[in-house]
Amino acid sequence: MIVGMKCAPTGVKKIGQIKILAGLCAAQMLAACLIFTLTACARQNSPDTPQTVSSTLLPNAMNSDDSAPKPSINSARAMQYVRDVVAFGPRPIGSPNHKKLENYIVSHLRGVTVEDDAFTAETPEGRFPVRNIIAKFPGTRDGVIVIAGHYDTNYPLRNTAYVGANDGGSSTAILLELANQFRGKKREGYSVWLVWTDAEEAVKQWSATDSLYGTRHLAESWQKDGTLKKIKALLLTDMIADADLNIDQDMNSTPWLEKLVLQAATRLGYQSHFFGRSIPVEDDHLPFLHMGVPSADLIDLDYGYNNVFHHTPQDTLDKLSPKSLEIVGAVLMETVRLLDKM
Ligand code: 1BN
Ligand code: ZN
Repeated sequence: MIVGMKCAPTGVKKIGQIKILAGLCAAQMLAACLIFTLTACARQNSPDTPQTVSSTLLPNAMNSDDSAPKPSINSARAMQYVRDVVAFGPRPIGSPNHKKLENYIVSHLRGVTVEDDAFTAETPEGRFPVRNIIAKFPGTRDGVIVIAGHYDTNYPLRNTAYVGANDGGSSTAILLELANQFRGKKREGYSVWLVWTDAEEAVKQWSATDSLYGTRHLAESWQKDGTLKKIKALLLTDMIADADLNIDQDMNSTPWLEKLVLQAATRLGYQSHFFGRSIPVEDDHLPFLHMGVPSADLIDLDYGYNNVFHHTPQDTLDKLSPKSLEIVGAVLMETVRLLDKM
């Protein structure tokens, strides 16, 4: 994202400033202007001043206890996960590489309670095994926060050099790193479930029936067994490692939850990467949203100029940055902290 360099003073503060300036000589005026410009810049870039967001999403007063430790994740390790995942090659549903990745994910969850939601999907290209992988981190509060992201890669591009470094790779990796963060720590709050969703991608052409196979099944299973009622929020990650990180404000997502995400991003000083553009997004959160689960999709659909790298063999490691993984990982952890306090 290009962050504006202009720091023109604005608003109520300007009126007060002009009054003060009225009694100064030229040199003093110059110095005062410089100081003003610098403080205006600092204010604009400070964590409590969101810039490029819709006013409806502006956070409430930033009164959350500022003494709470700020989360940080191991971005080098997260990036290594992306490299490992990409090294498997294309990972479309039904492929041997997909199976290898399933095993890789589960092998990184030793000591964690892992459950599967496995079934056979009927698609326009035939029947495929689908497996959502769920890692559970129990908390002391009644209720669950789900953090999800898909691990399959684009099916129509299965016979090309397509590796889905960002689309499929980044979401798989951030969840693995979050598992490291939650593992072995007592959770004073809601339970957190990490879900590696499967078969998000269309096999022929994206439509309501040719897409989101895994999450449509999971949402239905959780509705049937009563789990859905326990879910306080679902945070979805998709395409979150672009070096030029611009998380879109998804018009389908739940406004209060997006507001909380922005509050988390703002507390960490990362707000310039969030919600500069509003667009409706169809993604793995939809089946849950349709069943009443508050959900927010953190997705960057500005991947290369005009999204040119999305669903092309150009979706490769060289476009990504560990810093973007760190930003999104930390914002997710901070959002969980804020949800725990609600
Ligand atoms: C995201 C990553 N999606 C598929 N892979 C959903 C989507 C499809 C978003 C098309 C925008 C356009
Ligand atoms: Zn995709």
